Parts: sequence; C-alpha cells; structure tokens
Amino acid sequence: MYQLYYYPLNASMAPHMILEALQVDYRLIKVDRKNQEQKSKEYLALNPAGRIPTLVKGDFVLFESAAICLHLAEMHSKTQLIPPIGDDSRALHHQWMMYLTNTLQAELMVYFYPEKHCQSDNATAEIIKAQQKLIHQSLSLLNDQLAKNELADIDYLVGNKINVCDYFLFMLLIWADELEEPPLRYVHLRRYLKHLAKQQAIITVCRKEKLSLADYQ
Ligand SMILES: N[C@@H](CCC(=O)N[C@@H](CS)C(=O)NCC(=O)O)C(=O)O
Repeated sequence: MYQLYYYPLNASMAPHMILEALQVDYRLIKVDRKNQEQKSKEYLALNPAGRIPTLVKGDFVLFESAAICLHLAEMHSKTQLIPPIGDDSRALHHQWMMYLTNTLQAELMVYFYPEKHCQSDNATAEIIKAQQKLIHQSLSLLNDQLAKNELADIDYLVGNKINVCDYFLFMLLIWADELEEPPLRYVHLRRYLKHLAKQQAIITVCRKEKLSLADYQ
C-alpha cells in the first residue's frame, strides 16, 4: 500500500489527487507542519529536503510532488494519466509539467515565502509585488493556451483526456486563489477550473483536505 506524507492543501495535494484518480490503496500520513515535523530526524531520513510530500511503498521512498505524480501514473499506466510514449502529446505533457514546476510553482513559492529571498523585512513587500507580476504573466500564458485549446475543442491542457499535468495545474491554481488577480478572473482558466472541479478525484480530495469548491461551481 502507498503511504503519502501530506499536509492539507500543500504540494501533497496533486499526488493525493493522482492516488484518488488511480483508485489504488493508499494511506495518508499527516505531517505536523505546525510543529515543524517535516524537519524532524525521522522525516528527514525519508525526505532530506524536509519538505512535504513524500511517498513510501515498502522500502521505496520518493519525494518531489511532480515526480511522485508521474511515478504513480507510470506504475498504473492502464488508467492513462500520461499520454503514451512516442506520441507528440507526451512531449507536450512533459513540457507543461516542466513549465508548471520550474516557473509557476517556483514563482508561487517565492510569493508565499518572500522572507526566504531577502535579508531585510522591508524587502518582502517589493518581492510580493514583483511575484504578483510574474505569476500574472504565467497565468496569462496558460489562459492563452486554454483559449487556443477551446477553439480546437480540446478540453484539457493536453488533449481531451485528463492528465497528470491537469491535476498539477489545479493544485497551483488553488494556491494562486489569494492573489490580487486570482485564476478565476481569467476567462479560460475559469472555465477550465470549473470543468476540473467536476472530476471525482478532485471533489474527493477537496472534501478530505477541507477546501470548498463552491467558487468553482
Ligand atoms: N519542490 C517541492 C516543494 C515542496 C514544498 O516546498 N512543500 C512545502 C509545502 S507546500 C513544505 O514542505 N514547506 C515546509 C518547509 O519548507 O519547511 C515539491 O514539489 O515537492
């Protein structure tokens, strides 16, 4: 059985959604983030980065949210949460996964933890302002892509079947909800979010992690 070390609405949310979508047996283990349990000796032995999430199955341990999502999808490939090898859509899927992790997720992390990126408290406001702009650029790019997809009758980021990258993007869009210009203000991101919010795996995880989907209905 898989064990997912998680904390509600953290970077564990995407792996949690993938486990639900795959309908495999798993157990959630809550990391007491409020008491910095992710920095405990026991947790660091599993995940030396001291971050959430971590996936464990038997002796096998994996960290990094995107890697966990991709690994799970590959281990249960019948469910087809990644396009097949050799297909252009697989390359596009990887392109978006890289973009989401290296750009949008990275920018959001700086936005949420500005104090880690400067020496003085005075600089945090500047960082937050700069990050709002960078995140807006990234959300606009994704919104434009979804506009093109709509014109081509494509429902998801890549193709007409939900993929790992859609669950990953859903998590990041939920994080971005508190921005001055949240994803729901972008026409095509709004339509996409509402579409994703009807997915059973997303509904189940949001219920378990106590996130209301009322704004996305
Ligand atoms: N790149 C990592 C980032 C994980 C990450 O930063 N997780 C946050 C929660 S969203 C965390 O564990 N923060 C606690 C800490 O940094 O001490 C991933 O995607 O798994």
